[in-house]
Amino acid sequence: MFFTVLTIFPEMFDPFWQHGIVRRAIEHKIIRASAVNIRDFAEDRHRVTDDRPYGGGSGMVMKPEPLAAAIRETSQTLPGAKNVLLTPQGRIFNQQMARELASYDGLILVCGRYEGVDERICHDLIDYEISIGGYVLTGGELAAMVLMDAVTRLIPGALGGEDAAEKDSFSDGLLEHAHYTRPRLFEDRAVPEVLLSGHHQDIENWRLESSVMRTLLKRPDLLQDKNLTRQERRVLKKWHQAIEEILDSHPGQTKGS
Ligand code: 4GX
Repeated sequence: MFFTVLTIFPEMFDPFWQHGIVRRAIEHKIIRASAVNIRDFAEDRHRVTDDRPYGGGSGMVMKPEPLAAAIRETSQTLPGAKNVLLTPQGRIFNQQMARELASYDGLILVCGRYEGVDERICHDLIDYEISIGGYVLTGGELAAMVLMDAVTRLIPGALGGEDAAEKDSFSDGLLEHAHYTRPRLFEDRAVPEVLLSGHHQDIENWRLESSVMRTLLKRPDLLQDKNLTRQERRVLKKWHQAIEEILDSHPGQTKGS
C-alpha cells in the first residue's frame, strides 16, 4: 500500500510517519508514504493556491489548477490508486470503509484548507469523498492521518507477529473485552480471578462475556445491527435472566418506587 498526500502543509505529516506502528510499517516496506506540496504545482510567481469565491462571501477557496495538476501527476505515477478527498461533505469514515480502502494498491489523499476546494475538482478527479466525523477541522491533514492510521493497521504484517487486527474491536461487531496487566492489585482493585487461572477456555468465555456486556452498556447500537452468534445470545440471556430474578424478587413495587 502506498499513501501520497496532497497538501499545502507537507511537514505536518513528518511526526505522524516517524512514530509507532506507522513508522515500523514504512521501515518494513509494508506501506510507502509521501507528501506532495500542492504549492509546487502553482504556476504563478507567488505560488498561490487559493482565491476568492465567485459570488462573494468571506473565506477563500482552493484554486482548481494547481490541485488538478497535483492530482493528475500523482495519479499518473501511481496507477491503481484511488483519489480520496477529506471533506465534511463526505461519507462518515468507519471500519468497513477502512477495510475497503486497505484493498487498493494506493491512496492519494487530497487535503483541502480554507472553505474547501473548487467544486469541479470533486466532480472530475475524486473517487471517494470521506469525512472522519461530524465536526469541522481547519484542514484535511488530520483527517488524512486518521484515515491512514486506520488503514495501515489492516495491511497484513503491519501489526507484527500475530495479526491482531482481525481480533480487534469492530472486526466481529463487538467492542473489545476488558484488559488487565500487572499489578494484580491496583488501588484496591483486583484483576478478575479467571484471568490468573490459566484455564484457556474459561478465559475465552470470560472475554466473550466481557465483550458482549461492554457493548450492551457502551454501544447498544452495535448489538442492534449485529447477527448474534449462539454464544453471544447465551451471554445476553444469562444477564437477562439475572435481571429478571432481581425484579421478580421485589413483587408489588411497580410505579414510583
Ligand atoms: N472530515 N475539514 C477539509 C476544507 C475543505 C472543505 C470542503 C474540501 C472540501 C473534515 C472532516 C473537515 C474542514 C477538512 C474543511 N476541503 N475533513 N476542510 N470533518 O472538517 O474530513
